[in-house]
Amino acid sequence: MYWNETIEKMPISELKDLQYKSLKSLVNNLYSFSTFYHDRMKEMNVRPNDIQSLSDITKLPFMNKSDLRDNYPTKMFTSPKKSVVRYHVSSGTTGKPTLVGYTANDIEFWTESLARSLTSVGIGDGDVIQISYGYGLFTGGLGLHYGAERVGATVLPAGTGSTERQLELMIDLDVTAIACTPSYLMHMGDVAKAMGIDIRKDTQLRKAVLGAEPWSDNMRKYIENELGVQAYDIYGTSEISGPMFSECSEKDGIHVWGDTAIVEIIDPETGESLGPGEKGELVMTVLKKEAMPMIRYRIKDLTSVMEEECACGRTSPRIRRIDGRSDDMLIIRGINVFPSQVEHTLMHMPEMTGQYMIVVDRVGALDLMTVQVEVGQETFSDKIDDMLRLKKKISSELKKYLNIGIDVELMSPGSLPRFEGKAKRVIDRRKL
Ligand code: DLL
Repeated sequence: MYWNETIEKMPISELKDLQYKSLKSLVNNLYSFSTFYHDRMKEMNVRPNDIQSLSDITKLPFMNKSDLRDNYPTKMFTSPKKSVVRYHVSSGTTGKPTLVGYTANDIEFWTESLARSLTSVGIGDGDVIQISYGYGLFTGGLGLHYGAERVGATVLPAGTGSTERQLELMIDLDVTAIACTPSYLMHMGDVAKAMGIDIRKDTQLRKAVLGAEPWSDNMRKYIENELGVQAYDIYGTSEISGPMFSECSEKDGIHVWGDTAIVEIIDPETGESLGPGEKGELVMTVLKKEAMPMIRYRIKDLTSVMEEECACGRTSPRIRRIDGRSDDMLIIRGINVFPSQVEHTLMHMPEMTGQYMIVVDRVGALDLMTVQVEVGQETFSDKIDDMLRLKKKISSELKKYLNIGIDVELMSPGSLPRFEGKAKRVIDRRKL
């Protein structure tokens, strides 16, 4: 089943032609109407007329998360404020978050993209889908909600947390599909077991669209065997709208709809383009966004591109499962965390020495992040109450900036390792 057969099965040469035309008009518009993009193109000495073929995309400048942060909140927007109908917010690398804006057409194109994805894994009319991604500033909940409604499914906007209640609703409402992070589904499996529920037998759950964090084929096997669901990978990032692209029923790569985005893979060190099958950093140009278009956005996820047609008949390029990042971003329970955010927060607290260590582990199915913080000599004391108060203060500061509960462990002065070269401040003990 296809949602938009004409586009999804468009011959590759026609699709490339369409991409070229969209790119050309995007570049023309941005050069003429966006000060930000005009200046960036001028810096690179590139003009709209230099784009004479799809491969000329490499002449255009790259965008980075830092561009969004430096132009916070709306300097990169290209639509008048009153035509922006929605904001979402994601984490930036230091204190400043990343703001993304959408016009009504942007929401429409995002929804269409997800309608194609959900249809491609066989979710549609007749399904009851539990959306257990966060609703609110995160793009997962509302994005999938709109997509699922579009394909005619009945939506249960469960959000995150209250797992026991979610399981009861899953049973009572005959939920057939779920959208959440892979680790949350595994956690649900553990909680179900503890409640005496066998997801295979006691629920109608048969499909899961899982993403927002890295996972592996081993995790897929585990989920499918333990819970009796078919598990599909769904991918996206706030800067390109949110969740957008997924595997189809073949489970052989994530389809990136060619009319909506151009995919490139580059060498993270040199920025040089890499060919199909070569692993490198993912770069996306989003062709249809109005409020906040994106040219050559360096997502920093590592993957490779498959250009050949999929066995499902869809012709769009596919990317392989994300296999790490070229920067230090951590994803904890679906939430992006940069070590620099932790550092930024701690540096504003005079009681610390500036030495810290982030330890990430998986307890049961859930990620647990602990920040070990070294306390300064003058502050360190054996009065338990004082230390507890300090710990609470650090926790709440970290929560304020990172939007996630983090365990804090206070360390005595001088106890954390010092580094002569590049500091190693993250120990990630999770196994995927
Ligand atoms: O995580 C959007 C999303 C929501 C995707 C729901 C899928 C489902 P951000 O919070 O901006 O957006 O985080 C984007 O998360 O660059 C990847 O590093 C990681 N990520 C997202 N999906 C996957 C996936 C949403 N399927 C960042 N596999 C991305 C591995 C993923 N990593």
